[in-house]
This record gives sequence, structure tokens and C-alpha cells, in this order.
Amino acid sequence: MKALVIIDLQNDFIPGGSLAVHGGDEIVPIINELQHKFDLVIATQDWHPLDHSSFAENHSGNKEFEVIKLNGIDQTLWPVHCVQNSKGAAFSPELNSEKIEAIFRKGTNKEIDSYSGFYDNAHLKSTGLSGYLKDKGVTKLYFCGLAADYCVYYSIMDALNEGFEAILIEDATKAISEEKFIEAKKDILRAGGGIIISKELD
Ligand code: VGL
Ligand code: ZN
Repeated sequence: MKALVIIDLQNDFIPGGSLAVHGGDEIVPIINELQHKFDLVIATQDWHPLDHSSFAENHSGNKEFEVIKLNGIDQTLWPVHCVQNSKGAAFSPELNSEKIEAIFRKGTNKEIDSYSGFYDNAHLKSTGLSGYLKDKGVTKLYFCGLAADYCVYYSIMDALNEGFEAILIEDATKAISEEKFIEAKKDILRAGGGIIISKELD
């Protein structure tokens, strides 16, 4: 059984938002078109408290997009984004959410960032997504949403590690950095994942 995983299609990642991904709005109609082709559709939501340690604002002396060490791991410092219950954290109003059966929230612990929908960045705590999908009998996961080089990429790598087939729908995602996305795609293929375009889905 195959499921569609829609990663972080939230206002703050769409033009007009605080961490806007270029062209992020263009993928919404594609994702709306795709959904009926899947047995199950689920979504993730980046969901930070205001004092989250990934926000540059919470580190005096550091700037946005600077990389620092946080508890021993690299952390990019982001503009304030996807604050719990804010408009920026809400899904794009253009996204059809009728088929979304469950929403997995991440990034709620202020001490650690969480790019993947499965685990935090130190792989200490699971969101429960893997167990949920296995319980539903899902074996094949298709990924879309934002951002291609961060949350989509890390989710795919974790999905492969969890034993799922994992496929990126390339025209249904957009990257923050094109260079990072090129490397991310190589990594996905090397790890046994797939990359397709939405037209290839039956
Ligand atoms: C994301 C940076 C920070 C993402 C989330 O959804 O790709 N990127 N938080
Ligand atoms: Zn975030």
C-alpha cells in the first residue's frame, strides 16, 4: 500500500512567509492533483515554540543562516518561522486537506531541531510516524512539499532507514538552496530511494 507524505506545506515556507521557499506556492496545485492517486495521505507540520533554539533571534551575536554547534550538532539559525498556532504555521489555504488523515508535528522541543517527519535531528525521539504507517500496512512512501533540501530530504533518508520504499516527486517540491538539493538527490539515489515526476504516477 502506498501513501503520500506532504511535508510542511505551511504559510511561512511559501512566498510572503518568513522563510519563503522560491516557487513554494507553485507546487500546491500539483499536490492537490496528486492526492486522489493514494490510499493514504498524511502531512507533517513544523511546529516551534517561540523560544526555539533554531531561531537566530534566540542567540545573541549570531545572524540568520549562520551555522553553529548546538549540543554537538550543526544547526543553521533560521528566521522565526512556524510558531505554534500562528498564521505562518498554518497549512497553505490553497492546499486541499480533505484527504489528510493524520498530521505529525515536529520541532516542538525547544532544545533540538527536527527536519525529518520521523525523528529529531539527533535521532533521539520518534514522532511515531514510522509506527503509524507500518500499522496501516504502508510499504511505499511518496514525498512532496517543502523544503526539498531540508525537511523533505531528511524525511526520505529516515524513511529508507526505517525500511520503507521512498520516492521523491520532484515537481512537487522546491528547495531553499539548489546546490544543496543537487547533493540531496544524489544521496537519495545512493541510499536506494527513487525520484520521479508527478506525470509518472498512475
Ligand atoms: C524546514 C528549515 C527549518 C523545512 C523547517 O520544512 O524544510 N527548513 N525548519
Ligand atoms: Zn523549522
